[in-house]
Amino acid sequence: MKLYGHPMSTCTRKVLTVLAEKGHEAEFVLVDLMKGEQKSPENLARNPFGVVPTLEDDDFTIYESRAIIRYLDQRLPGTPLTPTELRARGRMEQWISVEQSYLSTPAVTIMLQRLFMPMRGQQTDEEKVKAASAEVARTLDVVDRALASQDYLAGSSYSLADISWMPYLHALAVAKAGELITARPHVAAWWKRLSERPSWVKVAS
Ligand SMILES: N[C@@H](CCC(=O)N[C@@H](CS)C(=O)NCC(=O)O)C(=O)O
Repeated sequence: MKLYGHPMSTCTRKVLTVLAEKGHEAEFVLVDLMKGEQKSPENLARNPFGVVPTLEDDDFTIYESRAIIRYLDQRLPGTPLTPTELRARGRMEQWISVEQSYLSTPAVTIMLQRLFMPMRGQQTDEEKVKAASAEVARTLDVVDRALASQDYLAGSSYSLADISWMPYLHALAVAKAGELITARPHVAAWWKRLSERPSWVKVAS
């Protein structure tokens, strides 16, 4: 298997976390986002949207991080990351959808504004950070209420839903927006549980 991605990319990190949870090594092929390699003809041939990640499994190529993690969970041996019980599986899908709809975009906006703009010698637009932080806060308020009565998003067991949220929580922490996590007790305890897992320690290092 080959994973085309970038180690700092949130979407690539979801895939790397699933591989680490399954104890499976894929060949990692760097697509250097800093050099714009995602728009190269080679990358566009495997991912027509000109982004990362993309997974190659023999003659099968798949892109879109959330599709890749579902594929890998079924494809690889190891602890299943999808609950078999119908309602728990429904919850897992609900929270993956919430991440995609209401978390990833504002969290990435904060990361781009606070980390990448200064790296490029440009100024952070604090108005954009403020608007994105309000969106993230609304989402985390909802998840904080859910986590008051369960340890993980799907219920009692860790699943693909937790994995899909982790890179964005990490992005908030490194973009000096960690108070969005620490101000919410159940989100803070959940993030501590998730970020101490050996899979995430490996991916984040
Ligand atoms: N929906 C896609 C989003 C992929 C995406 O936006 N990847 C980012 C890195 S996390 C990227 O390649 N950005 C470079 C660009 O947009 O040119 C997925 O989940 O895989």
